[in-house]
Amino acid sequence: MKVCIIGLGYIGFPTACVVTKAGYEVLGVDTNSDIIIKLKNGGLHIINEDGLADIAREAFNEGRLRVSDKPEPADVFIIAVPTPFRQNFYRQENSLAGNDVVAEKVAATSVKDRFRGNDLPYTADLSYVERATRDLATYLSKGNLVILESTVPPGTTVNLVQTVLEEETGLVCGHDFFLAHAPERVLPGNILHELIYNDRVIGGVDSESGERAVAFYKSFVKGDVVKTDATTAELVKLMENTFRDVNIALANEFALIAEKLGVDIFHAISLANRHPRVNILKPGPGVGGHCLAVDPYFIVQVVPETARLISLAREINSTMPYHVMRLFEGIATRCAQKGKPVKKVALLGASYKANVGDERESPAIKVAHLLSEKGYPVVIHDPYIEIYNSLSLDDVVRRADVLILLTDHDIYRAQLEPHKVFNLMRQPVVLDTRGFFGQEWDAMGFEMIRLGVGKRSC
Ligand code: SAJ
Repeated sequence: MKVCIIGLGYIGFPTACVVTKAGYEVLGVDTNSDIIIKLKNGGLHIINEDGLADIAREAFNEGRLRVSDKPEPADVFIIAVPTPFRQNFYRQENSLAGNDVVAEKVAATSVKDRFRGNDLPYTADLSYVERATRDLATYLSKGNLVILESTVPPGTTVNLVQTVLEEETGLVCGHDFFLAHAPERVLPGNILHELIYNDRVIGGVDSESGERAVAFYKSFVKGDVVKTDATTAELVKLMENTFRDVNIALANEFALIAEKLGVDIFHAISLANRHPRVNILKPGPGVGGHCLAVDPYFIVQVVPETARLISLAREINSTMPYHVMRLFEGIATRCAQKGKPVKKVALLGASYKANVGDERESPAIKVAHLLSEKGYPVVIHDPYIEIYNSLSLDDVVRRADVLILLTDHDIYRAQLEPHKVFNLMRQPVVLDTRGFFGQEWDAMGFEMIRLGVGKRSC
């Protein structure tokens, strides 16, 4: 059996390798010629995924994995292209940038007022999905199975993919060809393992399509492969990331409350999580990545007046970088009052989360922009992103007035020594946005400001 995978990003390429390993002949397709050239020359465009380089080498060497910029006839087509979002509207973010009073007013406005008509802040850009669908339609023939893995707003598989394929080919879905949505659920940083061991939800457009897609996934997935309909599968995928986003929004709201009450939110959450049915996630500078920061909007766009909690959670998380700025401005004012205005800010971490080199929707990048807009000289360090890795950690920290920890890479835990950082900085001031630094930093004499940690006099 031949499988054609369209889109060779974080999902498509590892999937191509795993499917090849399961015994299929695979063609990986991407319109980005840099990716194709790199792969053809033995390179790899995805880093920090354990085992991926080895499995890719094996697949290419055995001759069963090829890459191209065009699809070919196949038995199974998988669409794994990105679904970016269109940013339509900035009112929410801007209005929350100012102060708590404005923020509270905005929060009190009904969702209906805020998201009236086309005023949705983000909507899914389905142009890549549509283009991939049209591209493969040329090669579709009777008996083929088409699988959409890209994350999409509910209804897309039926309303867009099925419609385009039937219109373009004259073939009938469920009779001449088969179509299912099989959302990916892998965690960046652990993709290969999760591709094989996670359970999969398979949404057939009709029963036969579901059966065929389930049989295909069972040939390489070791987790359970569960059949449902396409729209349910689309919603399930979005619910998973929305659940996590709402949980983090709650943690972030608790952090803001803790600052006002003089409580350490990280300690408080660890105590609350001792309850057997409570699991609050961690607060931080915001939620990034191409999944949690985007997917909830795909629900909001189809039911804006109903998805109230979801949009409020997005609002809380997407405005956390402004809160980091407020904390920083308090520090900058104190430094200026002491006659030592801030001349250099060292930002540690640019990626959206620990131990990956991905800066899509990264709150760290947002904070960097906000600081630059206010005229503060910023030096960014990130061991996983080439453009932020040219200076050594020592050079980034040297003569800095404020160090802001934005991404909790393990490497920082290993390499940042308080006494060394203390001696290198011009002023020993640290803003910790991730509950990262222990008490030894306070003991060393740093002025420590921690997001979510309020000061109490007793
Ligand atoms: N974050 C917090 N606090 C936490 C956990 C995360 O602030 O306690 C932040 C991270 O720093 C990051 C963002 O949330 O900025 C997202 O990180 P993540 O690790 O929660 O998720 P992703 O985006 O890397 O991967 C998610 C996963 N979804 C779920 O866990 C429900 C993954 O399984 C999905 O396949 C992936 O989205 C996707 O592709 O949709």
